[in-house]
Amino acid sequence: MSLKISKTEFKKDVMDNCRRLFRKELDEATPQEQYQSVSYAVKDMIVENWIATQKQLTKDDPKIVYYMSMEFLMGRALGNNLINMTAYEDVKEALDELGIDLNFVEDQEPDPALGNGGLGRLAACFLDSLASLGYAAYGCGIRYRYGMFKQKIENGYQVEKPDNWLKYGNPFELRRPEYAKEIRFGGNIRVEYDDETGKTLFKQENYESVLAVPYDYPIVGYDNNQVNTLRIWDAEPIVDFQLDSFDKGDYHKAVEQQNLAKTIVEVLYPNDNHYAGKELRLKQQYFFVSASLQAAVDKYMRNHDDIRKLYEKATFQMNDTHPTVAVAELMRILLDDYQLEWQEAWDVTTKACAYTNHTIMAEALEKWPIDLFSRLLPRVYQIIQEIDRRFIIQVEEMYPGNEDKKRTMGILRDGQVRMANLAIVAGYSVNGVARLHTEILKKRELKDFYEMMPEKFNNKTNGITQRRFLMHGNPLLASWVTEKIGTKAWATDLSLMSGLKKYVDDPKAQQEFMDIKYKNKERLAKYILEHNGIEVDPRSIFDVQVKRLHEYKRQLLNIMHVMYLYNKIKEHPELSFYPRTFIFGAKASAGYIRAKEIIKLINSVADVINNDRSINGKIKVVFIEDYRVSNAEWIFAAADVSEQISTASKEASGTGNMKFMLNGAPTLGTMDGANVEIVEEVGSENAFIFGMSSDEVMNYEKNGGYNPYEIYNNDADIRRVVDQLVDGTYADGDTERYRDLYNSLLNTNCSDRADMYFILKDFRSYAEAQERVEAAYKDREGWARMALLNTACCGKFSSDRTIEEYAKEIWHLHKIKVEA
Ligand code: 26Q
Repeated sequence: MSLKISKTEFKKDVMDNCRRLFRKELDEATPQEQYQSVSYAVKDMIVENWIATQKQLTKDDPKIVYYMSMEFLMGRALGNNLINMTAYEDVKEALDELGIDLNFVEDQEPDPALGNGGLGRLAACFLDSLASLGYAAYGCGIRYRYGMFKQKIENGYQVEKPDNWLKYGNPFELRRPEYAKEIRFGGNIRVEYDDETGKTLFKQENYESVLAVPYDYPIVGYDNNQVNTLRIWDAEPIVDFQLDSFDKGDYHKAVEQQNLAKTIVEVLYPNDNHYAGKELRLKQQYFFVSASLQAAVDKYMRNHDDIRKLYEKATFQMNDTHPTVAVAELMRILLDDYQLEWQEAWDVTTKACAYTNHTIMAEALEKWPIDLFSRLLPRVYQIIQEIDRRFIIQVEEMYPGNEDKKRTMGILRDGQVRMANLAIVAGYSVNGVARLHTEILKKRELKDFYEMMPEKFNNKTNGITQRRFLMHGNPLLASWVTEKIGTKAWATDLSLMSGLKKYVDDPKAQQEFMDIKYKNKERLAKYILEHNGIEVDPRSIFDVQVKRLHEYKRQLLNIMHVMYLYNKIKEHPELSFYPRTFIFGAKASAGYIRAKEIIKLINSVADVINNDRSINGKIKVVFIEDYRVSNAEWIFAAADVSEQISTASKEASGTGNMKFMLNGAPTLGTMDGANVEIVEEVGSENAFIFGMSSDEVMNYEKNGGYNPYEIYNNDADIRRVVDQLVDGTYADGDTERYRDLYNSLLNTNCSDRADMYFILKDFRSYAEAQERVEAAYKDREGWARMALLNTACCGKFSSDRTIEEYAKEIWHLHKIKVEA
């Protein structure tokens, strides 16, 4: 498409916007005002295609996928929209002529952070791919008033600050009050018999309700004129708070509705891979699910007449169990609003809903207390009871007398509603997010379900969008790739990266590739100096672990290995050691105490090591504050080593691993999640693999764990590092600060096994892998070859490939073509 209008017109647009919105000339405007003026001009260009896409949809009437997710971790829109409009360079030039730097303008945009980590970012990559591939899709979610908190590091500790991302308004959003929907909570169900129709009616009464009001965000496809929609819902009171309701005795009701509306969308829960059974969270889930389904059904009925065929035109993909109440809500709409018979409604629902599993960890599984659930969603709960009753009959038919099967597969058990079981029973597809993960689901976690309904189970290995994570995040490498393979088509076909393979032994290409890496390291070093006040040497190895902080991801293993290296250098200053910069970035859920202790430990180790002049800067440790999508783009581009060191079997897939690979950083990791497939693509000689296999881990777990004291007692280096947690070395003499971390490694307590995540068990193997990294890096050509091969072999990990698989194998979608 490139710039739809002339540069002159675009510039005029920007200047007009500034006058209209802020009563200022562009050069008098604040950076934020400049950003807004530019963004509105960009939105004007997008709107043309947005309308054209809607017209095309009405004309073609294709099947639509509704991607239902509590999280969309979109990251900044301006730069990405320009990339996908192929207008980035034109706009950059136009702004240059106005004396404005596009990068500076981009930097004024708050990161829309309506997600925690992997699952939310995956949803964002999927929307990008859906639009770019020509599929009709809506993202459905919540317009949280506050997104993921901003992280400050104060005295080494994480401090959470509210993320007021809507403070200055959002130029790209569009409020759609005409599509508002009422959402009801609580009350009771009155059963009525309708004499005329002979039907039983279920009437909810004494309920509280809120109005769900949608905001639409454009999702620009890459160079194809298509603009899809992310629709996120805000809550408003149904009746405005009026003083005269006081007289009518409605005062309390008015206040309550006001409060309910405000609290429901107030904030994103900052838990990642951890279930918290909070009533408000369930309200959020039902709120956006009900609104999205009502909107989808209304849209369908506007140009079709038979609700029984809804599944031919709509499919609902549930991003984990978070939106799983959708299956019961869809049943409710079909039964109560459209008067379908149970079997008819069930037929539609089970052909329209599909479920993606993102974790096998017990603490992340959603199980709602029945009393809470039935109080909040009385009608939906009745429907789940009936789904469960019928399912149990089916289990009994298939496995007569087998109580175990009912116990493991039942939906309502032990006073809980088990959302995963509901999703599996009511969905037509159940998928894992990497091959290993799906196999573990089939063989272990969901074994009984797999045996009963094998046809539902399938794998869809995750992917990432190369538009954001190469084209936008690493423009130097992006241009170089285009030049080398002679086409820009990798933007929509990442398998073309294999065209780089013929250069892996070419010294000139190797040099160019490493020069680009170096420039990106300089860019990051500058960022680190500005934001952390730490000077790092771009010639050192940039060894990076950026991801949410979680024990299973084992940031603790990484930092303890740094402590081990530091001991070694202090003891043997004469040994050769290639300088390393260990870079961390991670947010810990606000209530996850142990995760926060690990952040403090990383910062304490950084303090000690960075200020020890005796080691001549051989090691630097940097904790990057407020790791988020915008700085992630720079971090991936600058990484030499990609730390993917989760306890095998725990990381369902990982997607950061793919972003590093794309940017030419070999993986240092366990055989977990998608690492397995990365190694398969690039070859094990081009990765650094260590640690126990998932089978070994799961076998230990089955047998109650292992005894870390055997390692502690027999390995003096490890013992020393463990002891340093409680001898005050990294705590200004305070021996208690890291006592809990120490105990977690050595001692069994009431709920946890000792060293649950096998940190000591894998330590030696990790340290050896790290030695292989150092040796490999010292061989300049060898390293360049390996790094280049990682980029060359990343084709599989485009979210375009993932989405094509979903579209063909689960959703059965057809493409549309939007004319300019
Ligand atoms: C659940 C209940 C209550 C509150 C919060 C939650 C909650 C929120 C977020 C539970 C889980 C999450 C996020 C999970 C997640 O991000 N999983 C990751 O998904 C990625 C995409 O598939 C995978 O690559 C990662 O391996 C997986 O950890």
